[in-house]
Amino acid sequence: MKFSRRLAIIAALLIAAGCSRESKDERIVLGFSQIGAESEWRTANTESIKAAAATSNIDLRFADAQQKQENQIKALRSFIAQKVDVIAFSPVVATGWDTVLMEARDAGIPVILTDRAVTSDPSLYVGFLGSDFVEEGRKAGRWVAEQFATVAQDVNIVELQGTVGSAPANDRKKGFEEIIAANPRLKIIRSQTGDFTRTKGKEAMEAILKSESRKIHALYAHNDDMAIGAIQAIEEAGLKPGQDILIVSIDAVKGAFQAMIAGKLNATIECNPLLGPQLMTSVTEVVSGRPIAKRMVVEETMFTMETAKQHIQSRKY
Ligand code: GYE
Repeated sequence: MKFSRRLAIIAALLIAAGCSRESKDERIVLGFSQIGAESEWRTANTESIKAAAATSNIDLRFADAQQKQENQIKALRSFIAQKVDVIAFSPVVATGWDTVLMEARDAGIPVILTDRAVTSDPSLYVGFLGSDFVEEGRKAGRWVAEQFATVAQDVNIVELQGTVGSAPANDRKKGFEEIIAANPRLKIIRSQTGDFTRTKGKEAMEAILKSESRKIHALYAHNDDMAIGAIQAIEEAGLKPGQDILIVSIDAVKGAFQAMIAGKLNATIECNPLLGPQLMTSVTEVVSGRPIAKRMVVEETMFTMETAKQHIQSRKY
């Protein structure tokens, strides 16, 4: 009796071990190439992807490209060599992906774009999950247009652009320009890249403040980090950010809420980085042979200085 019970336990353990090994083998292997860690947004995005993979049946191979396209291409080639089940990536710039995407296609590995789009033929990827950056730019444009609706003179706007050639920089510029074009008094007098980082945002704003003799009425930054860097430059130049220069940016990360509560940033347009759960669902669908939507858009809103305090506690990033 005792002996047979022991046998039963050993058998059960062996089965359990076999099962767990089997289920490990069955995990979906996802190769993900991240852009880098250039902003608060990116950090929240990476955490979301890692956390969602850990709670799904997904073995995540994660590579950080340090904001360089060549590193991303290398990472994608390495995922192809490893024969991963699915590749996902957030392309640092929009162009230059055709060759490596064709290599993935020829290897039979489906590719999902997250966050940023590419200009390649859509047949080279199964789906794209990300925000509508043109609409975000329009929201920022509408906000600026409203602030200066009753002002009779020219409104001088400085724009800090994101990474040159990236989908969010191209589209946020386009959406903003589309809206302000309706009012000829709204003028972008200077536009420079700050590469989506605080340091470069600050440097770019410093250079503009030094060389610009016209009064700057508004600053539009393509992300919060560059706005936060620019706020420092504006203060160091002896001006009051949020008052002397009205500032609107995009992302709605914690740092932006803090700046709004401090009265230094006027508004931020939300760009949701928590793409992990939806990405893992899409990966699972693709592996199961079910179709996913070619374009999956993330729902977003905007926040202002007036309402920042009431929202900051409930923010997840
Ligand atoms: O706005 C910025 C980040 O691609 C939407 O990249 C993303 C952008 C985000 O570095 O902060």
